[in-house]
Amino acid sequence: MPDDRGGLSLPTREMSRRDFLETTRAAALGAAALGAGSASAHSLGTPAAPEPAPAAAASRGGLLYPRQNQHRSVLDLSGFWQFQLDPKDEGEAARWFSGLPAPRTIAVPCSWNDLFDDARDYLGLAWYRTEAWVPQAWRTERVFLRVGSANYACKVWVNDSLVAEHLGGHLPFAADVTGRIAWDRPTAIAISVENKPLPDRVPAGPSPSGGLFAGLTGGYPATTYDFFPYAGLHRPVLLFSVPATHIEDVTVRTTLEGADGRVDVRVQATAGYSGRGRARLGTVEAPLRFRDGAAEVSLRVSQARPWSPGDPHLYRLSVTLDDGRRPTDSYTLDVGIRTVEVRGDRLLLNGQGVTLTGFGKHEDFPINGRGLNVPLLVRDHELLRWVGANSYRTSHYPYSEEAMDLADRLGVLVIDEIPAVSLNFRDSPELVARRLEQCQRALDELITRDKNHPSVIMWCVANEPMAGSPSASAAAAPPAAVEAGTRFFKTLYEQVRIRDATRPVTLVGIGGGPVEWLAIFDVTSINRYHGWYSLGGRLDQAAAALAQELDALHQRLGKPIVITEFGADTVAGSHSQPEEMWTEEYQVEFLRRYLDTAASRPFVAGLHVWNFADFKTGQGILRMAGLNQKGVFTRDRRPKMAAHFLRSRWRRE
Ligand code: BDP
Repeated sequence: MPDDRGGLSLPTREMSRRDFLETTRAAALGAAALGAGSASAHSLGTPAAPEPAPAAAASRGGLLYPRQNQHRSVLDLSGFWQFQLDPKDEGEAARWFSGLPAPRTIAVPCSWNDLFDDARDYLGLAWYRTEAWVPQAWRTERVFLRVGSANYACKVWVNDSLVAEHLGGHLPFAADVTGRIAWDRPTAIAISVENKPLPDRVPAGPSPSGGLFAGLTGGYPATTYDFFPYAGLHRPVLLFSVPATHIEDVTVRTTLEGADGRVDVRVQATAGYSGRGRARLGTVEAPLRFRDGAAEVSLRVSQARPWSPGDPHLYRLSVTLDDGRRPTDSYTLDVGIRTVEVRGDRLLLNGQGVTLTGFGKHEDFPINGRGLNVPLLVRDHELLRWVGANSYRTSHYPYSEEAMDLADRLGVLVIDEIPAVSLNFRDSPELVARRLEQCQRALDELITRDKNHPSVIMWCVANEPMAGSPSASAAAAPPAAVEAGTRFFKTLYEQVRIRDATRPVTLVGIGGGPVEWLAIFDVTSINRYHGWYSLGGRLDQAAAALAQELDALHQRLGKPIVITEFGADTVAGSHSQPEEMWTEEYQVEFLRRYLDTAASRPFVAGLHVWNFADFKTGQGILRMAGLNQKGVFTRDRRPKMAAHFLRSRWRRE
């Protein structure tokens, strides 16, 4: 979120978006509080209810992406489910997990908001229920139930027993349900999901100190962020079976040694397994010797083909457990041999400087909302290729496992972000502490899920955290809030480093945000809107402001800088000569200034335009027709002039 000062000094002082928002704040806060009906019972000022402790996943084995093979089976429960809203939170006491009193039919995966008129702005509790025959052949196996993403808080019952609870959307969780399956009848699965905008969540619901978009713009539903709070079962729900003794996790690290590649493989099998196994990568094979479930091996690939956007070569790794008589379990995954590092002010891929060209995106499309849309993934990657982009950021939450998989195959570089958007460190220490726990959990789950993807080149721990009220000037940021943020981000940085020392870590800074926070991270990422929220209509001044800020940040931090957001709302089909704000010509000229300013600064390691496509937001006076229109493609993926402009620049670079 922009402001007009930038972290450092800017030439012009004028009315920024923050100033503008400040003037509308009081009225908007009142409206939001009054307007809170049953659909958003927890709105502004509601004290934080304690969150249920999320049930530990019964086994990490449930988190490894389920794959069908000769030892493992997968039953995808996608399709029609029964569904019922529960605005009075009465379903659990009334045992709705055993049967819904008045169900209607919903699609899974999908957000519920665009499907039913009465559920469009509904963020409260809702119930899903289905039944599935589990194959008899699974009787001797361990059976897991896995939810790919439930936004936000979720509880799962299998045949009336509570088997899992999870907080936070966008990341998978699983429960070992072996003892809960019915073998002579269908197994009943009930899932409750709610997306109440509570202040102690991440992203936070509006809190007493406000939120970037909450109330300030009169936005509805009130959020602290600028995208629609889609809710529901967003990714597939799966049942899958594995042998009693099985592979629970595989961790791959790759390095290049001269022309050779080295692939270090760590395998975690069921605790106590002390047998043997093997790892095979292409034609290279090595034995595995397990001790209490764990084994490690290093595989050397001579004359390796490094994975890169130009040549996204994948090697197939298979890991097998073998008790000496026969294989008992195996798991296969694709591995790209590549390195990512920061050296001085450069970002290197396989030892060579790389400049990211691409976008911040969203998982967003009409009707399915944030629900997995596989054809759209393919189309988006086709358009990324067409426009000459080599990368994107998963703004502002982890994207689907299918998206990461496709990025591996197509050679797209991904900055992988947790849902920590608009953290506000002026909030109470208690709220901040609760959010830290949620961020730590999300980072842990994200790294567990995505650590083996060559496409993932960087972890991002937050987008636009703030040290003060978003409507106040940055100079007024209370030092205690800056310090609280510094402690928070050092904790997250250390956590990532311990889990994964092979990828840089970044934080995306807001204009005017504390430079101290950026300094903690390996890559300096900034969102800037000179020429839009400030200096609107004065693109040359905007470019000068950007240049000054980039140089000052580079001088102070000496690290590669990625401009992770810059963009202008643009109504497709709107034109002017000379260019004017909101027109396609203005968007082109805006982007041209940023690209030109960066081109003469080799320390700028990336330019991600905000946004790839127009996307849905709440309703409000800054978002015409409930859309953020900074896309270079429309929401239905038609190119604006800017897409052709970027293509002309990026395809020849
Ligand atoms: C940035 C946010 C992004 C918004 C964008 C905008 O990171 O989520 O959509 O501003 O205002 O501050 O378009």
